[in-house]
Amino acid sequence: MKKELFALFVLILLILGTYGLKGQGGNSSTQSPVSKQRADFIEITGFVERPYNITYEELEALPSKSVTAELYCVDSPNLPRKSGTWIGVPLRVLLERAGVKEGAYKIAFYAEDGYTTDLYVEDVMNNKSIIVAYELNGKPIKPRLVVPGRWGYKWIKGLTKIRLVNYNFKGTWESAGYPDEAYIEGPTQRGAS
Ligand SMILES: Nc1nc2c(c(=O)[nH]1)N[C@H]1C(S)=C(S)[C@@H](COP(=O)(O)O)O[C@H]1N2
Ligand SMILES: [Mo]
Repeated sequence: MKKELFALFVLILLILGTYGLKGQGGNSSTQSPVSKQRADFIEITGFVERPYNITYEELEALPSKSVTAELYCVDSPNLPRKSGTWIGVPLRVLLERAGVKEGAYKIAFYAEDGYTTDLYVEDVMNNKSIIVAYELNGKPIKPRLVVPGRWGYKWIKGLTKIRLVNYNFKGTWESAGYPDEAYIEGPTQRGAS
């Protein structure tokens, strides 16, 4: 009998624990605590006709493109940091959905850690290998720009915002004096398109 009472007590604690936690946070939505901690969408805004947010789920549901490319950091130009097959959505597809406005010149990219980078709108519209990747070698990753043939500082990770602007925006490394075009030259050049 004592054992049964104890088991009942444990069961009640488990039920209270499970349902008690759900009620916290002042919001009765069914979101899990994990998905509340981070923004699981990318904002596409600025010089566009129809600004929108795209969730990671929506991104992964779009027709995907696979790109095999290596990420090189200017700090160690001969050693690939990351390489393999990236899967994602061409950035230009995301921009076309928003409708690029006349006068859009550059794209400013923002990441969750405050890092920024930039690309020319024209370069992106002419290059379907520039993708917003969500998978590397079969494993999920947070959305990251894959820019084949350009230095790693263009490959922004933890992407939160894509903003089209009509001026010469420069990102973290670009504004510190690194080449804005960031083309890898010499023996390490691979995957440029
Ligand atoms: N959000 C964010 N993205 C970033 C950076 C950063 O500091 N923050 N560093 C860039 C640089 S300089 C390089 S070389 C690569 C390194 O990629 P890894 O951290 O996946 O090895 O990420 C790029 N993307
Ligand atoms: Mo880097």
